[in-house]
Amino acid sequence: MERIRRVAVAYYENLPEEKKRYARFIFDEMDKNRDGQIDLDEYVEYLKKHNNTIFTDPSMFRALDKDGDGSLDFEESITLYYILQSGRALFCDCCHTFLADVYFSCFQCFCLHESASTYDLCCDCYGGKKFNHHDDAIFWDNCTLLSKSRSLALGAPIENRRNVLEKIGTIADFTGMVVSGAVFASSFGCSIM
Ligand SMILES: [Ca+2]
Ligand SMILES: [Ca+2]
Ligand SMILES: [Zn+2]
Ligand SMILES: [Zn+2]
Repeated sequence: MERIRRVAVAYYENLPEEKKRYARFIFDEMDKNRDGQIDLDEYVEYLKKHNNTIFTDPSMFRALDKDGDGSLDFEESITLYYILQSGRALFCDCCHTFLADVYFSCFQCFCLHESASTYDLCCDCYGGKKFNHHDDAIFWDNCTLLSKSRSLALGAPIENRRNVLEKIGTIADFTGMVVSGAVFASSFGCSIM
């Protein structure tokens, strides 16, 4: 989680004032009893209300609660804000743990099958071979996947490139390899946003 936390703080620091106020607004909305802290009940209630039930697992709350005091202060809530805003929440397709740091993705599902969703695994499930996936699957960790994908995108026909780039942008943003798609947009000479 530490990496996402750092990305979230950097992301937040670069937000325009209006968006920072919005982050504060969300925090206040979650903090029902106005004690300046979000406890597990407030957290679950807010997410259910906004149909984000994939996050309501207490393990996610514990991961966000950096100092482990059982509630989220504003700073800790920024990570959640970032994950919600970026829509980059990934969960292990085998054990459903939140993929906070390094994880493995099926290269074929990620890059080659246009419509299929990605297939991602936590290190435990991948290392312990606990998963069932198509036999010819090639797995890369998310950092390696990024550089492999770049070569693939550059080799792809122009009309497919945008699609590949969007997927790379998603994984890159999520893993904190870049904070905004602009880095990719400029290195590929086109806009992906
Ligand atoms: Ca509260
Ligand atoms: Ca805390
Ligand atoms: Zn897993
Ligand atoms: Zn696959």
